[in-house]
Amino acid sequence: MEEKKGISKKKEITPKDVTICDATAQMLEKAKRDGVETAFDRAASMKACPIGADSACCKHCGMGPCRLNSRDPYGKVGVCGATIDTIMSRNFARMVAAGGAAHTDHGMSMLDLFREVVNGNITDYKIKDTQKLEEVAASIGIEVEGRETNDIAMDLYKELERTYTQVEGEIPFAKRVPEKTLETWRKLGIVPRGAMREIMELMHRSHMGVDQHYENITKQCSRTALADGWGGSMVATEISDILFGTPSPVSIEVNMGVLKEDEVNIIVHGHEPNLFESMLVSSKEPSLVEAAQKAGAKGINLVGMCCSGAEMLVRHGIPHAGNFMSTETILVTGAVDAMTVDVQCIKQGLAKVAECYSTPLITTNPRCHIEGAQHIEFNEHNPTSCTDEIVIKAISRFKNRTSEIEIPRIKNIGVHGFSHEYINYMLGGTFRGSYTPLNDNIINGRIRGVAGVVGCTNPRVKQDWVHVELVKELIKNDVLVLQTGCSQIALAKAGLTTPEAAILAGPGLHEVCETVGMPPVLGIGSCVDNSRILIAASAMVKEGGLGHSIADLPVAGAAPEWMSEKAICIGQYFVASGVFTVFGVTFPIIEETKFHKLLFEGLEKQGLGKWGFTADPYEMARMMIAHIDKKRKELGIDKARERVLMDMADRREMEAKYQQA
Ligand code: SF4
Ligand code: MSK
Repeated sequence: MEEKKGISKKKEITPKDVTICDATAQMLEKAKRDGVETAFDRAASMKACPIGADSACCKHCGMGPCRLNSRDPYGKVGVCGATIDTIMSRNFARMVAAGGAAHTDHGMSMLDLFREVVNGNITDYKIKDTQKLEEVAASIGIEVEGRETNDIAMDLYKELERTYTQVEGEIPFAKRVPEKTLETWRKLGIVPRGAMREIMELMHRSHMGVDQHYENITKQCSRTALADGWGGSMVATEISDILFGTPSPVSIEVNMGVLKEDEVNIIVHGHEPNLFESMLVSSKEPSLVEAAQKAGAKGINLVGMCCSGAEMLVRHGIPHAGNFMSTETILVTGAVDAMTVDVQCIKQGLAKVAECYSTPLITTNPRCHIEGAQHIEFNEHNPTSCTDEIVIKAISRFKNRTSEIEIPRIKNIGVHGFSHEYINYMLGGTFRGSYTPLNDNIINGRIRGVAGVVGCTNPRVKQDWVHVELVKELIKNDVLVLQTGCSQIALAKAGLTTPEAAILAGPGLHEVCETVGMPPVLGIGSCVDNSRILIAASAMVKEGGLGHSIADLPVAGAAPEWMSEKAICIGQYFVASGVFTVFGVTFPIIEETKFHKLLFEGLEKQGLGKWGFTADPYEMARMMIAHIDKKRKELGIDKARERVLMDMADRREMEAKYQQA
């Protein structure tokens, strides 16, 4: 293969230094031999702009761009007079708006599909989970008793449309928020209206010469982010469950070893499950399977990556080949016969790598075209016309394979698919599903607290390392971990999402995992499925015994290797919901400024959660555990845990007392 194209001054990377994923490292070695460049190379050669990294520059108008000094943030102001706090909060606001727009637009697509299914205009998809339909409808006050499924579904559609469009009043899922949390939001004026309105207002306010008080901008950041977490993302999750099925635990294979040299390998990467569901139909279509066999393949091997993969692994047990930072390197195997993508987290760099290995890279969504990729538009009214064509292209590439093939022989097993509903049944039993056992185990101290560890991978840090070290530290300290997105794939590759991983947990969590037969790390879905964590937190509050608002719970969140604006929006909605949320890699504002103080301390004083930052996984775990312990103390359950850690006799005595109480 000819010489590397792209960046001129290149720094050589050492694969083992940039990732702990052995398969990715093996492919980075091959990429070097093949003269192919990936984001790992570009990150090494692209020095991050320090002013940009601190959000200390503003280009919101033609009088600028204005660059303030990160070392002396109050030393000067922009041409218009904007201070560092205004500039940083406006930049932060636009990240929240963009991230929220991505999730809510994804949710809107799911809702559009749902409407067309209910109207009978789309027949290739159906309502799969009627129980979930009724539960979701009932949760927002829609009558379900004795009614036809279609009538309930139409009412649900009309109600959920307000999540986006309503100009006044509270979004429908505000009804799911614990009363005290909702009261705090009402007091602060941050209960979201429709997402379209909130995002529009945030963009307006962050325009030159509009909102120039960081505290007021932050309020609208919270309101917009909540319109995502309790709005757009929650709609995406709930409607996807209704249409495609609510996940329950399934054992899956992860890592690049899921590719098969003697089969037609097709990767689906992106976020929206409708494309993948149709790919599944096309990959099983007898005439296409026969065509693949005629081309000399044993079959068609459909594989997921990133969050599309996360959706499909929990619903269908489809193998998952890797997370965000492995999407280019998997093409280096030479074994991928087509990669098809829809929206979000799709690196433009894929086009060049795909070209190097003659792999068709196919965009399918009208929102996402990539120069150098082929575009075959996906339309839910006739979905298989697109996905059949993709399969045909993949078969043709298989027949004409010219690239040297090297598939890392690495495969791991993970058990994923712990939806909120399943956690309910798993802990409480099918006929008495409840969060009581979880709350009880937190109160008695076997489980110290619950952490959500989520988010991306990022070439600015060693791939997967921060996720894995953080989670190991948390479970060792009896913290139950819930995971979404690319983070859970890092942990699956490290073997921590199986029940056997309970051996690495502290004594209390170990005991619970063994009794229930669950892993100490629960993979619950894609990045929009962070809404499942909000619902679980809400259920914990409503169950009783752990305070009255989400901010009272002994829980914490982290995105140790985040990279996207969506992650910032997720962080802000967790913080606004009451959760202490720690980010790694970098945090896009300057320390010791008023805006920083507000995010990292002030919001908590208002009854919300707060942000934290450290790039070090052990420090991150320490911060999260310290917060959990602080909450345990405030709840008066810290003593129980000390006794749990003393001995079994004490523990039994304490439980007996607890049961009598
Ligand atoms: Fe500079 Fe103010 Fe214009 Fe921003 S809005 S570019 S700070 S003049
Ligand atoms: S795909 S947002 S890299 S989790 Fe959802 Fe992964 Fe982060 Fe994208």
